[in-house]
Amino acid sequence: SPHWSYGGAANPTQWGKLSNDFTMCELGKDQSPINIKNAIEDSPAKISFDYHPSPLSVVNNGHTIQVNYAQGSTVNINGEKYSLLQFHFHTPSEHEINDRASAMELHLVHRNETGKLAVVGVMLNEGKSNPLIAEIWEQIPDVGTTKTVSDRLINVANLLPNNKAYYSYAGSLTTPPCSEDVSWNIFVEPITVSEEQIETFAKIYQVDARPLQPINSRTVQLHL
Ligand code: BO1
Ligand code: ZN
Repeated sequence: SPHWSYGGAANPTQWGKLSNDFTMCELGKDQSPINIKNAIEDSPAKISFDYHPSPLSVVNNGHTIQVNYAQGSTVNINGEKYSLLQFHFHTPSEHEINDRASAMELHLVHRNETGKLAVVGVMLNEGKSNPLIAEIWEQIPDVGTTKTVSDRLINVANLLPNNKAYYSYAGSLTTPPCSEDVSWNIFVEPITVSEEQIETFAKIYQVDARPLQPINSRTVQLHL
């Protein structure tokens, strides 16, 4: 499959031209990320997490640092159950909230039985260091490789903010093939990571964020 990147000749403005499989990146009308603004207050939080510990498996895939998660952790959104597959990071944040970007953004990627994807997003602001991020960063392998530490269990519930209020909207994968019909759910409350933790990631990936996409006819809901 063709290469894509965040800078140079295969930068995000070119993704749709790199492959017939990537046409949604150029032609899709429900693309992500977006600037989250003018959210409409909807019914209270309809999201619940059933996350369990997993062995730590860290992938440096050339686009991001990704942690593959053991089977059996789920999120329930609107009565629909999705299984957690992996989580990964972007810097700076891909989404903005009321015109504000964060230092980083965490994406928890889930899939239901019909194949629909739901991503839970957490904004990461500079502040106190996060102990679970520290454990993950300790294991970052060379680009193109995976490091699995079977005897080290992590619980991704430790990367969620206390307040579970969130925004939701219909969007896409933020990387090729930019497929749509992705359920986006982004917490209002950020978590913090230290300046040093941000720097560790930024040394590997200076920028791995797609630019903001037009909202077009979509609305964003706010679940308090
Ligand atoms: S993101 O959360 O919008 N940045 C994002 C971007 C790409 C993917 C997932 C999330 N890719 C998909 C692959 C699927 C795979 C799934 C879970 O990730 O297209 O084939 O099953 O790893
Ligand atoms: Zn992502």
